[in-house]
This record gives sequence, structure tokens and C-alpha cells, in this order.
Amino acid sequence: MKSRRHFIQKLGLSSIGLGLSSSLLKAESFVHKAKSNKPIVLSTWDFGLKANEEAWKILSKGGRALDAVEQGVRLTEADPSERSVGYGGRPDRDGKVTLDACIMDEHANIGSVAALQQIIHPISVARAVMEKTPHVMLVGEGALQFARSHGFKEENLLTVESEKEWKEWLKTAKYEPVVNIENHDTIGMIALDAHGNLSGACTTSGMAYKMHGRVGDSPIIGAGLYVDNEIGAATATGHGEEVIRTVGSHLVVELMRQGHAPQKACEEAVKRIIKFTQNRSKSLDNIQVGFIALNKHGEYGAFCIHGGFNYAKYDARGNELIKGKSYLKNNG
Ligand code: SD4
Repeated sequence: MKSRRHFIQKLGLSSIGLGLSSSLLKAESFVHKAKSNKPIVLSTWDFGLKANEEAWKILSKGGRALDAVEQGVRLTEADPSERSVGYGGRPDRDGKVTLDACIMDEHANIGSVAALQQIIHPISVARAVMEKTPHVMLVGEGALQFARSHGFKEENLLTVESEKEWKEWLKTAKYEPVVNIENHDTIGMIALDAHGNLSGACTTSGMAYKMHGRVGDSPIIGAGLYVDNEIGAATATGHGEEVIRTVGSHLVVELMRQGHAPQKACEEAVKRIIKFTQNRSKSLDNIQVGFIALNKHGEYGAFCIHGGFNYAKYDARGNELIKGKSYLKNNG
């Protein structure tokens, strides 16, 4: 009862006589739900399975969600066979691999880097921005200088395979990302640790053959990733421009705050993107966006525009790849 009163006070309602709307009542029952599924980690795409294993090493020992998500996505960043994150990522149209990443913890500490070159672990640079600077985001040359000064090693991230593909692309040089293929990019990871704290990380080489200097949603807090330790966390993959337009991950978390389950929150956010796209008379054919979301109780969900998106979930029941439900029933 005391916490109920506290909850109502927190909302600024001095009297129950004011009448609680159904969404507030839903939100209240959300706060009171007793049992939590924790620890748990979710991440985008099939490479999430391996990344989850790494995160689970930390979560299963009672470690912090922040450490789990950082270590988890570092695995994908270092894997040259993943052509869309970190080392081996597809370059921009000038042949440069430029990386975007951000991280957010349970205290709403945030750090981010965008258009960072030659550093294999942008997520750890983002964490250093969060922990060692008065700022929240560094870009381009400034981000590289900062990384250098904090001991990050510079290396060539363009692999022979990626360079070969890029040279092939140059023959036509058409920027036409293919749904679920060239934009099969980002690893977004969100976790709830045994202490009930949430954190998230998001890292990518961005859309293949983008303009040099283009920044997507992935390093933008609120767009590619958002965490509110009272409510839940969400992260996005797909066309960054559309995710930024709707501040997608923040939208998903706010929908959960209003009482929606993570699944429903992802569906509503995807529908918002679809509405905005249609309002602008653009086609959905080549736009893919997927969200994954996790709430404070360890409930989770995901939704995307086109079929073919999947995500990995690791909790006490094990690590599994789950097919994301989609608005359009294709590709799936
Ligand atoms: C971007 N959102 O740079 C990233 C790309 C991506 O799955 O996630 N693709 O726009």
C-alpha cells in the first residue's frame, strides 16, 4: 500500500479521487508485478547467439548488465566474418569503414561514438566517453584522437573480402540497401542482471556504402538504444534514418511505461514508422526496421516491418534464436 501511495505521489496525483486512467492503473500493476525473469540478455540477429554466450558468462555469475552487454557485443565487433559490425564491416562509398556505437547503464549514464575509424571496439570507446569525459558523444577525428589517447590500438578494419565487394559495388555505385542483407547490420544488446538492473549496447558499421560521414541511429541514444532502469530497455536494427525519425528505442520504452508489454510496445513503434513512411508517400519495400525490448520483469518481445529478422534470447531456460514477428508477412 505504501508503495502504491508512493507511486501515485510520484505521478503528482494528490488524491485517488482524481481517478486513475486505465493506462496508469496498468502502469501501477507493472510496478507491483512480483516475479522477475532475471538475469536475461537479448540481442539482434543470429550473431546474437554467440554474443549472448559471452554476456551470459558475466550475468550468470551475478555480474553487472553493463559489463555483460559491452563484452557481448565486443565478440561481434572482433569477428571479421560478420560483415556489418566492427572489423570486416562493409565500408562507406569511399571505401572507409566507419563505426557507430553507444552504451547506456542503469543510472542513465550514456556514451557514444560516431563515424569512428580504425578502432576495432567502438563500444569500449563509447564506454570510455561515458566514464572518462564530461560529454556523451564524440565523432570522427575527435573520437579517434580520444581513443588513441586512451590506449586503443589503430588497425585497418577493411578486410580483403569487404574491399573486393566494395570494388564490385563501385561498378554501379547504386545505394540500394537490400532488406535483411546489406542492412543486416547492427548488434543491439539489452540485459537485465541478477540485481534487477538494466543496460544496453549497440554497435555497427552502419548501412553498407553509405555517404562518407553518414551517421545512423545506432550511436544515438533514444534512437538505436534506450534504457530506463525503472521500466525497460529497447534497441533497434535496420534503416537508421527511420529509427531516428521516430526516436524509436525511446518510443518503445515510453510505450512500456504506459503499460504495454514489450511485444506490444515494439509493434506500436513499428506501426509508427510505417505510418510516417506512408504519410511521406514512401514505399515500405526497401525499409526494414526491427526492435527488441525487455522490461524490468525480464519479459521481452520484438517486432519488425519485413519478415526475416531474428533475435537471440538467453535466460535460465537457455540460449535460443527467436524469429521476430513482422508487420508484412514476407521473407519470413
Ligand atoms: C544504421 N541501424 O546504420 C543501422 C544499420 C542496421 O541492420 O542496423 N542494420 O542505420
